Order: sequence, then structure tokens, then C-alpha cells
Amino acid sequence: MQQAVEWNGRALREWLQLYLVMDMQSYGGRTAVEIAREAIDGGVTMIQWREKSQPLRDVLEISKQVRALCRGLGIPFVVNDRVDIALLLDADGVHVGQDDLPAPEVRRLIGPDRFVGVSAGSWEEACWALEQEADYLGVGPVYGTPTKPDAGDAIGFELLGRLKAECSGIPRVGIGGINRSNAGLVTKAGADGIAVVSAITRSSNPQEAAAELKRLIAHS
Ligand code: TZP
Ligand code: MG
Repeated sequence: MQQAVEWNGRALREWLQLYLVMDMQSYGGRTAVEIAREAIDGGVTMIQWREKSQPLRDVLEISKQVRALCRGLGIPFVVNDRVDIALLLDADGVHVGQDDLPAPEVRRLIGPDRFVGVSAGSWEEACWALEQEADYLGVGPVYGTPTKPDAGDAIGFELLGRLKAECSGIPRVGIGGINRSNAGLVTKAGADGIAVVSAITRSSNPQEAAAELKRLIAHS
């Protein structure tokens, strides 16, 4: 089996620039694989597979295709929560929330060649993730979002700013309600990049949507 991508903190910061978080839903006549392909063509720098509701045999079938696409195009592929699926797909990384397997346990399972991202919505959660030696932080929800109704209240920019000032060594990506109207503000506030679901997957043109977001963060 091919090795996972070579990674380090610097590579992670680059991959976090425009991080697409997606599930297996089709939209606008496009399959998930087509959405991923167009998004990568538009400039997406990393993909997280986050599928929580579908039967696992279907999840595996579609996620294998997205994984293969990413591998072919040199785009890192991350699995949300499911270490078993990450291992089956030979993913490059795993992303966990505060209530999922702790990062050190994830690392024990996936080995040193893959990275672990952890979600944080407060300073305390970020400190905990740092103690757990997370490789990057997903910070949010920056804005409220219907995509994840249980994400909690919007936290705004304060945590991103504080992390930049006090923990600049940890790569961090903002998530939650980010779109073309606010993307530049998130990177300006201290994020290395933005993670989005609907701004790309629910766009009538995922490639253009990704390209526009990329332009906005590049000029922030
Ligand atoms: N974690 C915090 S908010 C969120 C996740 C997975 C959903 C973000 O979705 P959208 O559509 O980009 O607001
Ligand atoms: Mg989770």
C-alpha cells in the first residue's frame, strides 16, 4: 500500500488554507466524488470526510473513491472521528472532537506517519487539545451554521486571535458558517485557513466557489 503523505507543521498550515469538509451527499446533480473533483480543481488544499448518518458499506464505497481521487491529485485526505475508516482508507489524518477518542489514543492507533486534528471552541478546549499534542486545531463555530446545529453558539474571532498571539506554533483553521462574505475576516483574525462545508458542497459551481474562497483568503 502507498504511504500516507509526508507531513510536518509547515505542510499542515498550507493544507489548512482551504479545507473542504464533506459527506457523501450529492448536490445539484453532482455526486460527492464530482463535488470533490471540482473543488480540488478550484483550489481546495485538503479534504475531510465527515459522514455520520449513512450505512457504513455505502460510506466506504463512496469514501474510497474520494480517497483515490485525493491520492491521485496529491491532496491530503482526513477522516472525521472514525479511526477504523481512516485506517481502512489509508487516510493521511484523523480529525476528532472534544468528545471523541483523545488524540493520544488516536495516534496510538494510526501511528506517527499520520496527523491528528482536534476541534476547539474555547480557550480551555484549545489548551486541552494542545496538551494532547494535537497537530492542528479546528476552531469554531466561528459563525452559527445550520450545517451542524449542535455545534454550539458562534464564538467569533477572539479564540483565533488569542491562539495566534499566545500559541502561534499550532496550525489552526476556522470553521463554521464561513463563506465568501466573511472568509477573509477569518484568516485576518489569525487562522491559517478556513474549513467549509456548504460554501462549496452546496454551491451551484463548486469549482468557482472554491476558487473565489481561495482568492479571498489569499488577499486577506
Ligand atoms: N464543525 C463546526 S461547524 C461545522 C463543523 C463540522 C459545520 C460547518 O459547516 P458550514 O456549512 O461550512 O457552516
Ligand atoms: Mg466528532
